[in-house]
Amino acid sequence: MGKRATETTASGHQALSPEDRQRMDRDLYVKLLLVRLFDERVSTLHRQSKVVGGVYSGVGQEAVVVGACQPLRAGDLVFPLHRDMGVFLTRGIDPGILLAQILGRRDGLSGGRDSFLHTGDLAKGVIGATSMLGATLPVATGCALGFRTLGQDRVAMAFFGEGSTSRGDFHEALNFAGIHKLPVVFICENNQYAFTTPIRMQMPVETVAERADAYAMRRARTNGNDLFRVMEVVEAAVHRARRGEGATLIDCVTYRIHGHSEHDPARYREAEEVAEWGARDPIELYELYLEKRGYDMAKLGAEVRLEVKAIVDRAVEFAEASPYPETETASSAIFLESKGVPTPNPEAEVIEVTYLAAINKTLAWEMDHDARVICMGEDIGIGGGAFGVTEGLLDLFGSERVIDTPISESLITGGSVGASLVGLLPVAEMQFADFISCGFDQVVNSASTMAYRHAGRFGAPIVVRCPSGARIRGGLFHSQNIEAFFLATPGIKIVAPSNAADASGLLRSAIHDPNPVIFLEYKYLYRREKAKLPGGVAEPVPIGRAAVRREGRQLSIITYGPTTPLCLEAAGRLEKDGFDPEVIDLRTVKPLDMDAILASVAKTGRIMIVHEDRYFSGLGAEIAARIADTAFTWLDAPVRRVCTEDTHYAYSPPLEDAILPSVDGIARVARELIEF
Ligand SMILES: Cc1ncc(C[n+]2csc(CCOP(=O)(O)OP(=O)(O)O)c2C)c(N)n1
Repeated sequence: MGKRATETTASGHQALSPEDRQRMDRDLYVKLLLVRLFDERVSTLHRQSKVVGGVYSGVGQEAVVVGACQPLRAGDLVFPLHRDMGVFLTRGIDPGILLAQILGRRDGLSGGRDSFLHTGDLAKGVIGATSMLGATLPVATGCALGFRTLGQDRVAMAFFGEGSTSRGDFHEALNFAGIHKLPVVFICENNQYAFTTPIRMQMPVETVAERADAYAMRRARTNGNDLFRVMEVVEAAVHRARRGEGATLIDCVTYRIHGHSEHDPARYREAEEVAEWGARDPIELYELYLEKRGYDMAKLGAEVRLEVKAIVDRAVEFAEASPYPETETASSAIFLESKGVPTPNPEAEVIEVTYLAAINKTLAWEMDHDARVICMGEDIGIGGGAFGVTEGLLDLFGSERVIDTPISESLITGGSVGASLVGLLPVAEMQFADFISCGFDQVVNSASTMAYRHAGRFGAPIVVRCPSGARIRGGLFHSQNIEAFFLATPGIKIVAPSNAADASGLLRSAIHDPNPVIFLEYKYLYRREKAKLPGGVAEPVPIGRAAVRREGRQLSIITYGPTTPLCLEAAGRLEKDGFDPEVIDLRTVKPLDMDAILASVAKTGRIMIVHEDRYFSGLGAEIAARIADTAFTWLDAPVRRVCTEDTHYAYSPPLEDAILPSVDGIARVARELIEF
């Protein structure tokens, strides 16, 4: 590894007895070498084409990962970076299982479902990252929020590269952690390059540490190749976090010895620079320290290397003997199994509530009966929500459970994911459904994949409430129906209540579902729909089950959400004209109740699908395709759709009215189909 290391290290562990000190010296040496030799062996396996995907080596960064994990306790949670095999190993994950994961084998942590380090083990306190750089930071921050809410003195720790500090997620997470002084430690493995881009092209400030200043956060900058320096600063940060004194950003200055991935020869670096950093190799530095402490390094070095090599050899043997997974498992562990709604059913006086009040009362009911339920969002506490849906909750449950957030949708969604990982049941609010675009990644990547990439051991039970839809003259960015953005993503459920009772019942089921649920609630229905319910709260409505709102024999009108009342009105008109349509309210958009749809097709042979989302690639297209696949011969007419035109949600009343499904339009198409 280049020239001989010339620096020495400082140790803050003078207080230990000589035996303990000796034990610790050796233990740390074993850890460092295990990380190095394991990492190098993975590179060798990659050269032998035994690793199916990419390999991102952490060689040169061992002191950061080993040093940072050292002060952690068993219950703390860490979020490793893509090159942090060392975090997995230091946290005690079996090297054989880790290697089986890297080789895509059955015994890997994800059972071959995902590559490399996108997985983890909650029991060992390791949560896998997605590939989306920086995305674990809001999640780690959400864990820290959860620890605070639960009154636990646990700490979350997130690792990331200096390049990732340019992502919005980094800033949203640090901002929130700064406001609430959360127990989270942000560890930057500042290895000078983000793929090919040097740090000077990445940020206008000189050091990553300075980025903390904007968030009034404690910062530290340290030599990331010096194990004891890393341990010292991280230990101080972890203690501060545990004592409730807030988060710290630690800039660990180090170097990526290999290329970005094993495919990258890293020709964009000067040989001199590589040699210079090679001379500061963290393991050689540690060996120098051991030498200075009087160890016989020829003996100790050979002994420990042999010991570690044997561990790595056994890991390779285990991983290579592990079979590839059974092919059926590619479609398993997408969803965790629901266990129903454990809170009791209301036994209160029956009152009439609007759709909006039903959601409000249901949130209050669930929060009252289950201390794990929390709410997060913009203006939901002091303001009671932009529409008043969370009115009064702050007074009832306090600011630890009704959390007003900054304008940070990625933090709201990602933080909810994190809080869910520590056992809470977060209900996030998007102020308008449209703004979920700013929290999109956390929903479609972090939340939706959590169960799958952790082989179904745990998931992300969050609810994202989305005030949706048009007809309130909101224009392009306050009227959107968002379901089509999410329909193609596995691992997410989407519900769309069309009436006040379902708004309550589906919300109850969503809160207790072990999977992420997007809860579409409709501004147009907020005050129009009403129901009489005990205490304003309904019985749980099972997710994935449609309801027949009107029985009929001639035509099936399949709809959901805000077009349901329109379809029922159209059906009433048709009835007056002597027709007999059936109206099915899907209630859940995903997973689809195909049984209910097909039962209706079998009965009527005529199908129309109505929704307020647009035609192109809307849910109607999927339903029509599925009917064509399985029930073509039952049809007596073409499948027709009535949806919003394929344009933006126009603002001016005549423009908006012209593009949305209307009662007239629904009735006209229904009639055409019946008379086909
Ligand atoms: C959001 C996002 N954009 C781009 C990429 C592609 N990518 C993968 S690693 C990488 C460089 C990361 O640099 P840094 O955060 O400094 O970490 P390092 O790889 O240096 O450890 C890039 C651009 C990605 N994974 N995620």
